[in-house]
Amino acid sequence: MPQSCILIGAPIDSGQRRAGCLMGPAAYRVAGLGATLTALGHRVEDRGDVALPALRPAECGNPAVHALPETVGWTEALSATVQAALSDGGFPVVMGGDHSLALGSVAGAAAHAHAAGRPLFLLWLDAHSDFHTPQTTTSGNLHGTPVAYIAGRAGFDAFPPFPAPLPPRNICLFGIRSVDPAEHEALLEHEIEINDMRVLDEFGIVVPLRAFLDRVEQAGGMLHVSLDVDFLDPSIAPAVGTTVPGGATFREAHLVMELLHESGLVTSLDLVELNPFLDERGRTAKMMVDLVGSLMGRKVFDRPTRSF
Ligand code: HAR
Ligand code: MN
Ligand code: MN
Ligand code: MN
Repeated sequence: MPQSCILIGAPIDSGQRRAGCLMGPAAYRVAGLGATLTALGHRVEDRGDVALPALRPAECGNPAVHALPETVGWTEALSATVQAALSDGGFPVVMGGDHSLALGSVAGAAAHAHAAGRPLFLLWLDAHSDFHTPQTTTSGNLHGTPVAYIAGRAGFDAFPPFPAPLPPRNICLFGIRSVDPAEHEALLEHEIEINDMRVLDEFGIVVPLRAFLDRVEQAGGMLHVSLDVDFLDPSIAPAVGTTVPGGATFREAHLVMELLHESGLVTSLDLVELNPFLDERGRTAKMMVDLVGSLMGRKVFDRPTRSF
């Protein structure tokens, strides 16, 4: 079904300390994200880059935390932008920017879902669990915190209250292979569905993903997908500051996208952590655009072609 895709640039790199992610939106445009979606029959509207509002002082009690006022500002701005795009009947595609943008994008999706009387689900495609609070992070990099905010964990007083926090059962981490001790401890206390690489190595991606998608469907849920570049193996996606070996292969990642498309359940999308300064002739940006193509309906044959 053709969608009204709304591209939202989120030139954010304050969620971590390596410069470059703010070039992400430009790289996605150069790599042809809009044209790829148009060619698949979708309407595309590029709403440009979100601007950082005037900053207010913010405190969280942890001196290690980097750029808290900026991150709060981006959260407010992106939440409003994503909520508006959904209210306009669009399919928001947030072009990051580091993963701290998901503090805002998922808040916007949650506000919309709440107003629409539908549960929101979250598929977190990432090497990392991003389950720190501003108090538990030792790096101080707030891109490691969005899942905790979304799940309603305490410690985010500097931020707008998360609208309708997601029940942990509505959150599925997928591809995880780097978890800090404090995150590990907290995750064990929550009923978040964790498909780490150990699980995906044994069962492949199909069984765990279908199980989650079945739950979304049965609940009549909306589904936000947050795709971190480091979900992918660094050999196919080098342009990220936090590479972790042993990530999803080209075919695994495409199959995830194809299954998501076939489910018809996805209602909003983040593309995060692309650092074009670390890329090799644009290959990671192109890889991400290619994956969005599969998520949005590109397939080899559009009809049954097999007899088994
Ligand atoms: N857990 C580590 C930290 O908090 C690394 C977080 C890295 N996060 C991302 N996004 N790159 O997934 O610093
Ligand atoms: Mn910085
Ligand atoms: Mn992440
Ligand atoms: Mn990551």
